[in-house]
Amino acid sequence: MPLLPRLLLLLNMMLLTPPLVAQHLTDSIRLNQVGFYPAAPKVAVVVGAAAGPFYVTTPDRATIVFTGQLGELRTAESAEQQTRVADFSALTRSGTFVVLVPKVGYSYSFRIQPKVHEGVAQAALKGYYYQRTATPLPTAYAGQWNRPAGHPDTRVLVHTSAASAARPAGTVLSSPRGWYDAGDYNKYIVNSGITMGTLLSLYEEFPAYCTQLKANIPESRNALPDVLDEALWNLRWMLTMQDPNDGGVYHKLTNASFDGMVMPDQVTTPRYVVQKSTAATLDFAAVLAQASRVLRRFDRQLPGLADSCLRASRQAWDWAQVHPAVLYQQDEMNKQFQPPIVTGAYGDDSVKDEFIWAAAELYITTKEDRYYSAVPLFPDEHVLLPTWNQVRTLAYYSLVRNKATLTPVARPAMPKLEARLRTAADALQQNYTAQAYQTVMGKTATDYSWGGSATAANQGILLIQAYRVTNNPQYLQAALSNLDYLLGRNATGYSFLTGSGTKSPQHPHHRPSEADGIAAPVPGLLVGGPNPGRQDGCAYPSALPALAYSDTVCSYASNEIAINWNAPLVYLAAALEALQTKLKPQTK
Ligand code: 9MR
Ligand code: 9MR
Repeated sequence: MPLLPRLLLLLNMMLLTPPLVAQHLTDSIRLNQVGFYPAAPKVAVVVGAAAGPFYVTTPDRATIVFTGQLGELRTAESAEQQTRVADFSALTRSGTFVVLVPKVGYSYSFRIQPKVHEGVAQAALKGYYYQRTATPLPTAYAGQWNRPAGHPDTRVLVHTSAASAARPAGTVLSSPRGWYDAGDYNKYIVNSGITMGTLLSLYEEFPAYCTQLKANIPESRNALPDVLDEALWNLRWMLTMQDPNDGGVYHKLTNASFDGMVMPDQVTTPRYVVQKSTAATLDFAAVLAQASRVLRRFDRQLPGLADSCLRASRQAWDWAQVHPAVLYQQDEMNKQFQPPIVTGAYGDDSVKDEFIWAAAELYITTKEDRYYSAVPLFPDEHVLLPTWNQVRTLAYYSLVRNKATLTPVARPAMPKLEARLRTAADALQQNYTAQAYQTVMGKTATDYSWGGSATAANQGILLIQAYRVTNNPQYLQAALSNLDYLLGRNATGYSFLTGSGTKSPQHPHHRPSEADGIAAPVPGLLVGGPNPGRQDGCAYPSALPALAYSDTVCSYASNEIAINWNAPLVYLAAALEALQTKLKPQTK
């Protein structure tokens, strides 16, 4: 180094180092608390800072590894905050660092390294293991969160709403396994639908990555990838929810009302299967059709299972042809049947999208054109973000993913479909880098709602679909911005994944976490996040859309966890891990 710059550097260190070391930890510097890929964009967001320099330093603040200038003042309207971005994308060195802003403080520490989100993908997948019903969780897999088996569900009653000639009310059925839906202990077919579709799609899209993704579950040493072993735990339960007499599927397996905040093995209240519904039956048909083609690759390990899945799927589809509009309307049901059922309804007043999803999955698996033409698959040009009650786009993802195997009837529609996915991703991506938190999530205040964390993760999935169609890394970078959101770069400063990051939820609305006497919540569970609806009536620090988050057990509207929220996070983290070398800024 020439003399003058070297002297200046020395002077710089002499002048700055002591004040830097003296700074305090602050949570006004918001960033992905887990970390960054060496070649990918790296951004921290500073709340309420004046313009000036920022530094990336070692955690002891003794060594500066990067110096930058804070960006222009920005306003986060949904949080009424003013922010400046600290962009240190140019820092590619691996290590553990903090971001430091003079007079503001220094951030939680984070890593820059390859595979930096592998632990997040593993933890979020492992979250499902902790949700398993009907099996003990021994220390070898569950660590300090070990617990006895809960809810064997080997003696479940047919509710009066579900009575049929072959199965009158009170008939005892066995319907074990599956995952607890959320912070409650019930099992809902509709919500299993999108959850299973998302996990199976992850495997279908990234089989090689999934094969090496290990979550330390009892099946980790068998020939199946852990993500499929975990999905099988729920799939086997789903199969029991179909009435073999007619192919219809019960809407849910549930208590009459929510259990108290106790461990799962402490509950003995009766469990019921309630009425069959068209939505549940079609979601079941879609999942089982997809499972059939995915598990076909493991025919040797699981003899006959792929065939059973397809048979069950076809029967469910056939039931729905005869019963195209049996909606689940819990309040109406309770006027007629006893006992009243007041757990999660997952009621949906339109099943058009469920028909599309089931038809598409059955078509892709069987290659029978009659499924492709059974319902209009493209009623309009919209690509709606998937939710438990809007599953149309899951059909589109599967069609595009499997386009090379489709019959001539479907092929002409595929370029148009890909273009629509791209258009939808463009709308998400547009202008996000100018946002106060520089994330896709939160561009519109309506992104914040019950389960908004899943909105962020599902936006990420849509962006990854656009990447797969175009190979344009900007879509991946946009998807990464939402993973950054979930892991801490947001107006609350929380990483919304239990056990990941420095400041993460401590009091999720999750019965085992509350009742187990262990201080730390069960890890790997994604909380719903800010929700200005605040339907639980609990105390919130703010009513603003991006800040209406309450880390209290009371708050089921912002701090519950749910299987349909974890799945897109597993997908997002795993997909970005699989594609991490593609995250580089595009070279012109
Ligand atoms: O614990 C329940 C949670 O899983 C649901 O998402 C939520 C909304 O349906 O309801 C929770 O149960 C609450 C019930 O609705 C009202 N009484 C208090 C219950 C929470 O302890
Ligand atoms: O995720 C569901 C959300 O979209 C609904 O607005 C809310 C109220 O109906 O219910 C949520 O689902 C809950 C389910 O009803 C019961 N188990 C917990 C789920 C997550 O809060």
